[in-house]
Amino acid sequence: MSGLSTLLFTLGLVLVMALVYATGMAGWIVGCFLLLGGWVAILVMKAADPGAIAVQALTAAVTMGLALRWIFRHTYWHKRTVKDRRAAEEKQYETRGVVDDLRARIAVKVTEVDRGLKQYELVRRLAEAMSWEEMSPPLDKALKHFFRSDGWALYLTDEKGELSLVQRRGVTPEPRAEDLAKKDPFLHTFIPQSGTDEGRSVWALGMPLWRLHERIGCVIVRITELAPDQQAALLAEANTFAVQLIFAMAKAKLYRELDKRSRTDGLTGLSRRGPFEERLREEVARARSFRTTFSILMIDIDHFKNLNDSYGHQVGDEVLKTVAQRLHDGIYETDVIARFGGEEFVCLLPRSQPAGLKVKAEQIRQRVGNEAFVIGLEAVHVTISIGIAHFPHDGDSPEAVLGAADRALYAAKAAGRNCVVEAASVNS
Ligand code: GH3
Ligand code: MG
Ligand code: MG
Repeated sequence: MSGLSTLLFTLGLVLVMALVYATGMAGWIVGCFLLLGGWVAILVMKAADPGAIAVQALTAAVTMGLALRWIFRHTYWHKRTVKDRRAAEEKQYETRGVVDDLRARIAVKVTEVDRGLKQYELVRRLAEAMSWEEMSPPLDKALKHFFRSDGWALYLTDEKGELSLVQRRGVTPEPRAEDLAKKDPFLHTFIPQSGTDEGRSVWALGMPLWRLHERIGCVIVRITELAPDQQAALLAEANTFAVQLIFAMAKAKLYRELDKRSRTDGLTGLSRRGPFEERLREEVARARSFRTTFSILMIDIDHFKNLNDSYGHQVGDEVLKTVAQRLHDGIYETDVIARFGGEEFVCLLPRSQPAGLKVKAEQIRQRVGNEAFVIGLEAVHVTISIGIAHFPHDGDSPEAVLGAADRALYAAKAAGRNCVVEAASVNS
């Protein structure tokens, strides 16, 4: 039987070598079983011979050697894999941190670029605008976008160097005396006395607009929600924004001056005829819609030609200016007065009562008549004639009511001048 055990050992040896080579651990286990089988065969059959034992010992030694080699290699690779995995995980963690950081920085840059583009777009649209009316909507949009404002007011410097209100959205505070000299954006709180935030403290962001030493104006923006840690960033943003606005606002200021000049009569400072007629058309539309009334006064200086002829055009101009001033002083802020032509003036008085207006016209006539113009050693008086017409009684269109007032003025001239005539009395 020693032949059988030798065969088993030999087979075991070959298999162990082949399986260890092919499968590692599994081959070693199978080889061990085969060796165990060999031992059992030797013990059971008691037929061991030195040759078989030598082959078995050799097989065992080779198997053990291979097993040990496998264990060492396995342990080595396992350790190395764990180390590598840990290193890879650390690297991955590190990379993720870098990627997250990069992503955050890119997001900040994108926001900055987006803001920059929006500011550029605003400036472009403001620069393209040909009038203040065209500038107003993009400015409104930009203030909402950049400052989440729910109200703002724009002040531009007028010819006297004072800030005058151009446009206002919602309740905003007036510029305060202590802020007028400031050149950088500032923040303060205020309590609106009306509107949705009545009685509640809200923020006002002031953006003074200066071009070198010239103050162009000031924008006051109302901000309802503002955390304390956002204030510095908001002021920095306002600074950049104000720089962009200055150019556009300087243009708006110029428009306003040109517009005002084109609408105003150079000698008397009153409105010109064109804008007056525009305003009259609006008033007719309003009066028709709301079933209200208004009146027209047509005023003409009597024998003005004689005054010019006697004292010269320069004196005539001075008289015209003073008469215009007296007429302006004699009416309400809401009334409209214009120089209609040479020495003729026209007034539009919304919602006036006929009886009261006749008295008022008489007072104006007397006030002008009482004015003494000192020319050299002489005190000269001028008189005026006034024609009154009421809408819709004397005319239900702009042309008709103006025509009626003109006819009444003509009747006043015919009646001897220096008097007031109502259109109704002319028609009857
Ligand atoms: P009436 O009482 O009928 O209105 O007589 P009038 O002389 O006032 O009227 P008329 O229409 O005959 O003359 C108007 C004069 O007003 C003629 C013109 O020399 C003068 N005039 C018109 N515009 C100006 C102006 O800007 N400056 C001066 N100085 N005179 C003016
Ligand atoms: Mg006249
Ligand atoms: Mg005249």
